[in-house]
Amino acid sequence: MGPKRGGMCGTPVPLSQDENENMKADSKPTNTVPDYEEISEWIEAFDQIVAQEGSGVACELVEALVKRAHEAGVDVPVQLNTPYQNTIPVEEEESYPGDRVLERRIKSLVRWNAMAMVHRQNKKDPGIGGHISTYSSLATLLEVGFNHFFQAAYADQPGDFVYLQGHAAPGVYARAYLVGRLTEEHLQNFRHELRGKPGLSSYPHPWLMPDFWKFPTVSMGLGPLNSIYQARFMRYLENRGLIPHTSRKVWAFLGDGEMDEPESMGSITLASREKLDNLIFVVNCNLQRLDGPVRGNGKIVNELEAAFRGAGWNVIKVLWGSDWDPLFAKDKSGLLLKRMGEVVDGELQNYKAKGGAYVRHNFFGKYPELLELVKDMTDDQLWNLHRGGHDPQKVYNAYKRAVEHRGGPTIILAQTVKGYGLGSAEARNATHQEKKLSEESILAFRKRFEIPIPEEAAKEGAFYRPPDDSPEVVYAKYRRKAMGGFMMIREVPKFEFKAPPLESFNEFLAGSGRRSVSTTMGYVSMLRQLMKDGTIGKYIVPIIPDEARTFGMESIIRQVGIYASQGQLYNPHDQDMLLYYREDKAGQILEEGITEAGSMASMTAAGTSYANYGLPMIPFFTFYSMFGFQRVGDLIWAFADARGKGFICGGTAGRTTLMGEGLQHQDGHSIVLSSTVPTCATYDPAFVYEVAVIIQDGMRRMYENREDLFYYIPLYNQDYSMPEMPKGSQEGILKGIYKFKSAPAGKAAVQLFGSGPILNEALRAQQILAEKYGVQADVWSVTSYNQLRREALETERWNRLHPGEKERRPHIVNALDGAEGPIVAATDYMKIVPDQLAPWLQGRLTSLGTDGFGRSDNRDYLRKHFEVNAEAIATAALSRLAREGKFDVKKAKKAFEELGIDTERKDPVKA
Ligand SMILES: Cc1ncc(C[n+]2csc(CCOP(=O)(O)OP(=O)(O)O)c2C)c(N)n1
Ligand SMILES: [Mg+2]
Repeated sequence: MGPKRGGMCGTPVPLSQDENENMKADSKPTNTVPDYEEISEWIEAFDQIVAQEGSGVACELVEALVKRAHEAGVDVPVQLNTPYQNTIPVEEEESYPGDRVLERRIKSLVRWNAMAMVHRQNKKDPGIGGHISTYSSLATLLEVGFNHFFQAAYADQPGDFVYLQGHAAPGVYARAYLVGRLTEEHLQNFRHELRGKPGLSSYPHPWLMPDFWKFPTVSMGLGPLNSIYQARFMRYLENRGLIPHTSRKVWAFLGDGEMDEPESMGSITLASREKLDNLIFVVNCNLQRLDGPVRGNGKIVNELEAAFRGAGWNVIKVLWGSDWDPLFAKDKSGLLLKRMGEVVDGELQNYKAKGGAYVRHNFFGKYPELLELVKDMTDDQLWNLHRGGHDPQKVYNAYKRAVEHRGGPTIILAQTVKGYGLGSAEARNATHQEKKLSEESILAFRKRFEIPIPEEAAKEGAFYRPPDDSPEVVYAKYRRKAMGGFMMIREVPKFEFKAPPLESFNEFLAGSGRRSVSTTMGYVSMLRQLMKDGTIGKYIVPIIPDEARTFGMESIIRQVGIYASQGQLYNPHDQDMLLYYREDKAGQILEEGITEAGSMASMTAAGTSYANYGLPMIPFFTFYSMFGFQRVGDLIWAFADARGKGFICGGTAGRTTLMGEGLQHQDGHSIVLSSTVPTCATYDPAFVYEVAVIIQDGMRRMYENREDLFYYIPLYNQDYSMPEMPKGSQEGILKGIYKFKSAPAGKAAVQLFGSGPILNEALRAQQILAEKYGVQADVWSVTSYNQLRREALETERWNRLHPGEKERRPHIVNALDGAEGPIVAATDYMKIVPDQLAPWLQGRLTSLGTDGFGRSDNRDYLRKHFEVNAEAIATAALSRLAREGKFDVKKAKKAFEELGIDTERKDPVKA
């Protein structure tokens, strides 16, 4: 035994004077030489315990030792990585339940058709794109799933959900072709969707293939995030008693490069915290992304393993195929494993790109003992040693463990080869972009996977499907039958839904009398009322990223509780208060904490629940409007693709209505962004009754009429007296415009448009104009420029396509029939919002809006600054009238002075 200092963790022993000085110099602990003999003795003793008493006892022993080390002040290094080997030892593996030979045949055919689909199309239509190498690395991981794990919908259960690496779609199409769900014509029209024949979309898009894809995933990072919240939403529905508890799973197949997206890993602790054992991530660790290696200088598997273990996930590594097992068994020194731990991913890539001789020299050649280990193997054999993700036996065992795991989510890190089987494209940096194979590669592919088609046909990328009664087709179908049916089907179940009639909102249509309220307050009361509805109340899902108090939603927390899978394990400090913080296992609110992205993922799970669970859940996702569309716009785009329904509400809306918060908070553009989403209906209501009409009609359209759309509604926090709904205004509210208040005396010479709280400014301007300048103006509430524009564009298009027919008039033109004079439109959003209607307003429009960065101040100052207050509206009207010769120019100039407007000040857009 050596001197009693050091060892692996450095047992503290008093230091000599010199040593003490050294320590100070670089302030790092000095490492003394480890005593290998002593370490070996400890290891030997430990091995004995494992052998005699089993891994349970051994584990307890290590835990006790670590605990003791901490007590003794030893700084034990945190070790989250396990050795670079398969998590499941060979001796614990179960044998494969399927017919390996037939399954390999099926996989080969799917591989071929997936490759041929892309190759052929790019030959015919250069540049049309597609991916070959991703599916080639994923094939085994998917095939084992299709044959043995992915449970299809059965009885009234929706079965497993599978999120796919989007650019691996050709493989899924090829499989659907093999089992007869898609025809050759479909495959021929991959990425040719617009030719009047059934085509296949590039990636999973429910919007484009509504009978096939459920989950849009190709925007990297959205799949992982959405799948976590999907699994969580499944539990939410179960815990609320809306669906039965089942053992079905959410599978998410993800790229290792994709894991770099912040969305991919940003919510992984939610999955462990919520104990989501219905969630399985499978990361296709082909070690490459688009440009090159994911971690050329490191090991992506280790990085992910540490992060996910640290986050409390069950991590299963599937790194090496069965053909490595005998080598591991022969290597008593542990050098093989050591070598695997040493080599970086860039080098692992080389081994597949550069062939067997390179592997022998560079991998095994590092240690003479390793060279010896493989001396009887040829170079080809070395090169062919499989990665775990290409070995059905290893993959099957990993999936089985994952499915059986209880108490938390599982991640499978499967090591694969990008471009597997693609000859010269295999494991090359450029493989991701490979759209066509060389003739040599395609013939090699045909040979390797034994595709029975002639050479010439192969070069063209001809498809091959054996007859219906062939063993391959029969087996593939039989396996799916055993698993409940075909996968990758989107079938919207029948559900009953009747929207509550508008009369049930009477309280909100009646106005607030002298009470000042905001549209946000009205909305919250509406939500409370809706949740009390005996029929549809249970379907309402309020979602909120830590802003409930900002929007005055405390009463809802008390009423229906916050969903908490564990219930409430503490007595909230405010328990004695009426509106205490109530968490409940059957709680209805999804209080997500500060994650707009996570909340949007919940919105997506809830808003597609009608299709995925047959339950018409109605999400009301209320966010801080500035942190909505511009923060999580891509998730919202994917939500639209998924045919999501529900209401997205932007609280604290309006660049001048939200006071004091300044540049990063004041939103003057979310409705510009929302207008870019084709299925989003954007409204900008001024009054509570308008909100009520929009929500009532929204429920009717989305859930009763089953239209694929959703709503975006900014909600403001300015309090004012809410008027009673004017008779006959319902249609105008929904179409986007109605006259709210006619000119006080006689025919109007000017039309004033207002939206949101700025409508009040328009009303004040109407008064100023009449009282001070004798100008009469009508005031219109424009609830949706977006809807008006869409309708006008549709009408215009019809006119364009039918030049010989009687011209149709857009609604905006009809609505303004007889309304004369210039139009001044004022909004708390950017000028481009009203400008949307300019083509139909004959040059009469002057838009006032809040372009530019916000400021910290109160509403009066903000509206003055942005030139959207009553004074700005009135002067804009006078200025316009003066230019048209309908008002005295001098008086107009004076009006600016009288109304306190500095005409030479800097444009707020640039301020
Ligand atoms: C948000 C986003 N950024 C970029 C892309 C373009 N893109 C498509 S695939 C890909 C590389 C994916 O690499 P990885 O996740 O490792 O998947 P692999 O193909 O290697 O399996 C990229 C950058 C995208 N689809 N989404
Ligand atoms: Mg990759």
